[in-house]
Amino acid sequence: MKYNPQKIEKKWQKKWAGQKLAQAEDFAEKPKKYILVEFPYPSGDGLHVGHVRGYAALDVLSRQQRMAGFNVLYPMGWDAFGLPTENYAIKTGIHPREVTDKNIKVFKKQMDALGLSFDWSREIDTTDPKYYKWTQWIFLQLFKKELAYQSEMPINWCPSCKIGLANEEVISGKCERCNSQTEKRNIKQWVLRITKYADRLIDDLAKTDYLEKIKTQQINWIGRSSGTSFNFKVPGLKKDIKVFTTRVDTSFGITAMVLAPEHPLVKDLTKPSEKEKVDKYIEEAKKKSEFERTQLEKEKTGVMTGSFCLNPFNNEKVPVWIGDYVIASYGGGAVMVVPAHDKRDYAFAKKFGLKIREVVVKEKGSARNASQASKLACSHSDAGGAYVDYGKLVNSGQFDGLSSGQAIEKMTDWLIKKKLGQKTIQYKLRDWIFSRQHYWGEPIPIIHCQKCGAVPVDEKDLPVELPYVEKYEPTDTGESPLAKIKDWVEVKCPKCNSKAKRETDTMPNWAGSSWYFLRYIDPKNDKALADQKKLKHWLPVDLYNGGMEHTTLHLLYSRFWHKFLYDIKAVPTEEPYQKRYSHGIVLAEDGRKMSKSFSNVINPDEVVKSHGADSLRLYEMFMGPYDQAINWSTKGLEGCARFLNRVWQLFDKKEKILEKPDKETQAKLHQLIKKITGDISEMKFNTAVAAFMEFSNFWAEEKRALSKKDAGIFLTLLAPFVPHISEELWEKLGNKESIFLQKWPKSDQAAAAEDTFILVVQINGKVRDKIEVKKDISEEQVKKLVLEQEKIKKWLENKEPKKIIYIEGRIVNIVI
Ligand code: ANZ
Ligand code: ZN
Repeated sequence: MKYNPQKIEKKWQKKWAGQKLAQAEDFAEKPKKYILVEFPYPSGDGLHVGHVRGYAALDVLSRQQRMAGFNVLYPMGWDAFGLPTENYAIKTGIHPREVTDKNIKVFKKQMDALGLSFDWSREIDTTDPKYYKWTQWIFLQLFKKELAYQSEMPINWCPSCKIGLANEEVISGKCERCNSQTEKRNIKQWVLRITKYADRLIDDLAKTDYLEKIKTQQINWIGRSSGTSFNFKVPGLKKDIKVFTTRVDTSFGITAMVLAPEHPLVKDLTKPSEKEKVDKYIEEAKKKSEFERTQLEKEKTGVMTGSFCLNPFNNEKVPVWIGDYVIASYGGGAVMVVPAHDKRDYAFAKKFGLKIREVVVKEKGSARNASQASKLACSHSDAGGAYVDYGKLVNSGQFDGLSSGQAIEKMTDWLIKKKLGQKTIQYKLRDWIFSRQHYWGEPIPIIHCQKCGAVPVDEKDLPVELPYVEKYEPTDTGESPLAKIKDWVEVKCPKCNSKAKRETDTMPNWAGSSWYFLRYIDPKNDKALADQKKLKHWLPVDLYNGGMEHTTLHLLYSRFWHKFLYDIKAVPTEEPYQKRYSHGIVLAEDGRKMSKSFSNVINPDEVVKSHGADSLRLYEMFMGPYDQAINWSTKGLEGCARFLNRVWQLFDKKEKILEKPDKETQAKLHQLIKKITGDISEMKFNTAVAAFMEFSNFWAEEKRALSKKDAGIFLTLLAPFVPHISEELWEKLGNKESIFLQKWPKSDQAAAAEDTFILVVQINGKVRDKIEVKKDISEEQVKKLVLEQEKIKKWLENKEPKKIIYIEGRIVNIVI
């Protein structure tokens, strides 16, 4: 009998669908386990092998956990709003709804062909009005708590296409469509006050078991830093320049002030003689992204304003510059420049010939806290001429002789007493710009009334459905295409009944995915986003797996929404996910990203056709450590297919499954149980697969056999990885009930104990052979046995050994 994966895979997929093996049960007595994998964007490209890595891994875990007695929830759905579909619709004239439905069908078929055990009875689609009704409901709650507000915010604007662009559509400053330089334009947008949750989003990480690197990413993204903010007076001007610094101890070393090009005082400070240069500089800065501007390596640029401000500590006149390495939205949008002690300031001073005045010197054993020490240490190596470390103050008037730590306290106190400044905590995190000027998204459920302002749509009128239109092109005013649909836009104000207009911006792709895991718990509820009791039963998600690229923003956004929902008592837990894991991406065989333009994309459908779903699944588990990026290897895939073939053959041979099996193979099997169970729980899928291979090689050796029961145990272990072949062979063993209804095997300590060991044979200290021997072998027997080995005989070339030394239970060394 030949192993024919295509035939048996189809057969079992059909059978399983009828058996509902993957269905999770609300309020089951068994302990629950909620296993979540990021739902995909159903793009026109279909599933790729990178998706498969994540889904297959959690499928292994889900199947194994079900067998281990858990009530497992492993759901799947579609994150379907967003630009690619909209752009495709614009190009082809096919409605995004139609495109989405078609793509979902393809994805689902592909997933089914892989034998993934999703609970399809809980499938969700973020573009389904019954789903986004609740996305809109959450927005309304945010609005009512003043966590959603409108503000003038910059968007990327392409002056030649005359449209607003999403960040993804701007490629190094240029419009993705027409390649012309984009700029920033301020328009009124909806913004969510995520910054209000910044501290909790950091502090509550302690309540989770995320991978350390993922916690660090969250912390860095929020970027909390404590320092001092204080004001610099400008002679002749009523307004002060406010700065934020983590190093107030360096204040006597200030030799310039640099404002962000967008700083509101730029106009007032620019002297007529400098105006032309300043205007030109500001125009140039508009074209750069924040990322480009703040790169450390980047050459510093700037212009003089011609004005001066006063250093409050010594009343010195400080020249005011404009420089694009200063970010308008951070601190006060201005930096006190201390070239002697800051890298970027040093570079700036060197370029423009500013004074460099040293005010902190190295002090033996200077006190500083650990986090700052490490932060400074990494910037120290190439700090140019700047001494960035903490130390002892010099040239600092009354503060001379203090350590940096003491000086930060004393100098801040001095500022507070003079009412010039205060202690401040700054965050890198900005409020979340929540408006998109596009069609294919959730309409923001707000009505604008001339009298009443922004009025929330009545909850009973949700969902605000997307109107069906013919054209989805963005408008040339920068508004969303919805703005052109008169009879949808023009409504009555819910408060005063006068003429009013709907909000025409839609939500970003991040909205629907910020709470989707809640909806799986109760996908059809039309009274609430999910039933409280069910939420209590299932939350938190026990393990959440997804791509590296989503461990910053998506994770942060969904934690923010969850915390908010917790505050309004809509969910019972403070954190949504107990554990967060991420899998490495699958690169092409050539080490590049898989991309149509490189023609190096591996299509999972084709692999399923050529090698079978089980081989693909097994290979993706075997390809490398789960959390690391890895190149695709067709050889590796073929190796896995060969392995499954060998397993198939083993089950086909009568002499491999006997009434009376040998003890050693049984012992190896019990070791395998332990190994596989441990590896799955630690997400070490690659070493688990290696262990399977090793075991089957052993079992294939002459005279090795398993009992029928143990052969079944082997299949049970294998089943979560390669469900189809395992189920088929299980049936062939004469079993009637699905292998997935079997209990996960337990390793028997006694059976796992081996009565043999591997004896290493050396000649003159070099390893020449390894042989398996009984544990109770005597020294006499060892010496005799090794000389009988063919390999050893060859090495000895008939020479008489001078000495044979035996180290019990391990090594024998033949000296010649
Ligand atoms: C003077 C100084 C001297 C600074 C020194 C550092 C070292 P973190 O830790 O990231 O919060 N800064 C303040 N506002 C800025 C803005 N809008 N754009 C760019 N840089 C800004 O960094 C705080 C430091 O970043 C602040 O401390 C300030 O430079 C700079 F020896 O002030 B410091
Ligand atoms: Zn009104």
